[in-house]
Amino acid sequence: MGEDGKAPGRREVMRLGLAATGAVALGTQPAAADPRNLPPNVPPWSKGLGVGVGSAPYGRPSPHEDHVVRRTVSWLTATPHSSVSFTPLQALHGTVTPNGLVFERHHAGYPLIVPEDHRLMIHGLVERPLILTMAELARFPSVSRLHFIECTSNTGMEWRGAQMNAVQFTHGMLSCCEWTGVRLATLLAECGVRPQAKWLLLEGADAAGMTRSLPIGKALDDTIIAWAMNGERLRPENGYPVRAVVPGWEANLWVKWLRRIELGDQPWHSREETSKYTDLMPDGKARQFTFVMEAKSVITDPCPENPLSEHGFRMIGGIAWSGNGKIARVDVSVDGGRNWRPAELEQPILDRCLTRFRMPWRWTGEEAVLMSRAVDETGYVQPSIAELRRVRGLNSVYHNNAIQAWHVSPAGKVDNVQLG
Ligand SMILES: Nc1nc2c(c(=O)[nH]1)N[C@H]1C(S)=C(S)[C@@H](COP(=O)(O)O)O[C@H]1N2
Ligand SMILES: [Mo]
Repeated sequence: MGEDGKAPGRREVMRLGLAATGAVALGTQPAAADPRNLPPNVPPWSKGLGVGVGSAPYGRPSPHEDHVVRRTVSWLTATPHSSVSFTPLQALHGTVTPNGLVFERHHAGYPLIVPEDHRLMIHGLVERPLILTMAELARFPSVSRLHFIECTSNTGMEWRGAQMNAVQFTHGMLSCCEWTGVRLATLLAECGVRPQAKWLLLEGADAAGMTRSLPIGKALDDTIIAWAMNGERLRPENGYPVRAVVPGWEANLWVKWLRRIELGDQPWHSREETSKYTDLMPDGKARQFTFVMEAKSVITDPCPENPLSEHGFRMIGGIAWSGNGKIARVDVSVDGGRNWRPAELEQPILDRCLTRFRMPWRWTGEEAVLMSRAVDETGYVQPSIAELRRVRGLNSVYHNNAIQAWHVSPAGKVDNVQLG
């Protein structure tokens, strides 16, 4: 941000370079190598027995990777119970987020549920209300699907200007997992949906008792009542023993610790769909039920945590995703959006999943502004922040899918900026 608090314009950035936006040192520069361990010497770990099997019944990352962790922003929330931790996108590979790094967002902390004592109740406009144990739930035919999960407020701190100088904090309310559970349509067939039923209420068993209204079409289409992620039971913080998975839609609907589904003929207008998770427009009216997370992308290398240390060849890499289907194209610019080139997309490109893109670049120490722009299979193009603000104004928090710009200084420092 400029000294007056406004994001610097493009010319200002190019001419002056950029004042630090309160950089947080999150990248780790590798320590210098110990020459005694380098060829032709033999390092100590090659000279004796290693650690025996079974020493860690549940495996852990190498201690040398202990900087790859979820992080919180201390000033963002008043308590750790209604708060968020962010996924370290700058340090991840491929498209699946490891379970210990999936971002967390709770409104009242996470409950430590005893699975034998948890029930899922389905009632309201159904022929046969059901109360299921977790063992009964697991007897239904299951499906496994890879999908991203993105908090409605991901990138929400950036509406009024560049604020968080780290991709972990600008975009880290985003993860991608393989979710296993029963299709909600299967459970609803078991209950018998009455013809008047148009909406479902999903309710959590946390102290927030979080509730959201879900249209019946989405419930019958692809919503999953999931008990596992990435091959193991859900972690307590991500909804153990059971949560909703609502592919492509805002994560607030992915109710965790799910205990009750009620079928009704209209939405409930709960707190989370009136006072929160609505989009306040410039005319003072609020848009409600803006469920879909639209196409978005971000460069994760380079980024503020991954600065440039050497001139020469460098692969620009990042991730793209869309709540409306598959990613069709990602364009990359190294000059602040004047010129764009299509990036290479990594296969497989899956429906409502993270897709990796990359573009070769030769950096010779010039000032640069890196941007990526996703296009999805519906033809929707990720907007610039200026385009988004023209429609949505400055009051929004949610659904910020604007193009992210990273300014590269001649020294290779990378900073969050917004142009013009
Ligand atoms: N019961 C319950 N479900 C909840 C929440 C909550 O506070 N309580 N938070 C919601 C929000 S706002 C988000 S972004 C996602 C976060 O899921 P995660 O913690 O698994 O990443 O859970 C959603 N489901
Ligand atoms: Mo959220």
